[in-house]
Amino acid sequence: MDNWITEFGMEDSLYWMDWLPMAENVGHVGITGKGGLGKSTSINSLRGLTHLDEGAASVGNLTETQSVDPYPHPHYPFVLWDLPTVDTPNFPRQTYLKRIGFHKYDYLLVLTRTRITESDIWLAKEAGVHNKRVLFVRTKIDEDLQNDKDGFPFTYNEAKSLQKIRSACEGQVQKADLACQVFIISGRMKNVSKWDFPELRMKLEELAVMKCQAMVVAIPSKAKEVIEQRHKALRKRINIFMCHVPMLLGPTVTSTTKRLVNEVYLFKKWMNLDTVCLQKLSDIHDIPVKQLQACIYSALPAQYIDDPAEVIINELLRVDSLIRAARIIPIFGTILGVIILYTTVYKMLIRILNGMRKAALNVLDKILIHQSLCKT
Ligand SMILES: Nc1nc2c(ncn2[C@@H]2O[C@H](COP(=O)(O)OP(=O)(O)O)[C@@H](O)[C@H]2O)c(=O)[nH]1
Ligand SMILES: [Mg+2]
Repeated sequence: MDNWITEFGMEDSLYWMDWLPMAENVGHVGITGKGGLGKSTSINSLRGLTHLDEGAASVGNLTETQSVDPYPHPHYPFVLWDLPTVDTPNFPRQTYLKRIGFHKYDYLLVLTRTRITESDIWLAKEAGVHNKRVLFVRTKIDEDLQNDKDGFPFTYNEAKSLQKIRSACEGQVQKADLACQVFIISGRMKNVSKWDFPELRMKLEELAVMKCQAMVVAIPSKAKEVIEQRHKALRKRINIFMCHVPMLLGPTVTSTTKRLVNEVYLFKKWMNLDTVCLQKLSDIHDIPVKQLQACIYSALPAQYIDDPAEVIINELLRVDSLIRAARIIPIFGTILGVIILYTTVYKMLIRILNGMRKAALNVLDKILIHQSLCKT
């Protein structure tokens, strides 16, 4: 969502979430762990910033974080909180939860390196007791892999080293009797498409989607604006996606399809067209789900919503033979193939997104008309 901070007047106070009525529709993610593990670096990368960008968290401070600092995501309605380390002189565990405002977090990311500390385990257990989701994030994996490579240049194998580190980390989590997911990342901007960083980012975006859905369901009069803003944000996302086309799209139709289907599912969720959201809208406004679905299908053929994989495969297969034929011509043919694929994917994503925008607006119109009929 673009400019959601300005839209809701959130820039006026760092503590807006204490009083703002919309606050419950914003996701809160606390990031903790020992100093120097890369909290600030990861926060910046999750926000798409480097430490040199305006508004970025400062990186490489030698002292432990002493304050609880919010960093709103520029495009999604969630805030990343840079938290002090528990069990440090100024933040003993007795007062830690109160001082960080524990109640507001949806997710807690606990950054770790080689060993999960007793303090981390205590915090994760407290979070569990209070129904908060905890994710363990093993950072600086780039450094560890490089060390392995330097130490064992002849036998080094990235997949094996990675697996060893993953198993060790997951083993420690299990031993502590915690059921938390583990993400292995490097928080540096240049590594955001590697290891588990994309999954971690996706997890946080999903949180934002859930929060946003709650808002649209609760406040229909606000929903049109929200739909338009999300449409704008997703258009931007398509542009970013297209910048990575050679990297993101796989060598086969199947791997390419998987990537695209994930994107389309994300559009669907963001546009509130998924089954869960439709059901909620149906329950709240007392309109049969089938009628809401009819509004969607009048804007976009049913298979785009119900089975996007098939539509995408068909579209890709249509140009696949053309791309194969082009590849016969050396160099120029490969470039031509990429251009054909690029144009096809871009046009398809834009078409689907525009269709979903129209579908979401149709659903909204239906609800608003229904509400006005009920009033008269
Ligand atoms: N190699 C590598 N260095 C990192 C990574 N994350 C952070 N750093 C470096 O580690 C130092 C401390 O990072 P910072 O984000 O300030 O840690 P914080 O104290 O937990 O906020 C800085 O020099 C960062 O550049 C990473 O994933 N890989
Ligand atoms: Mg820091």
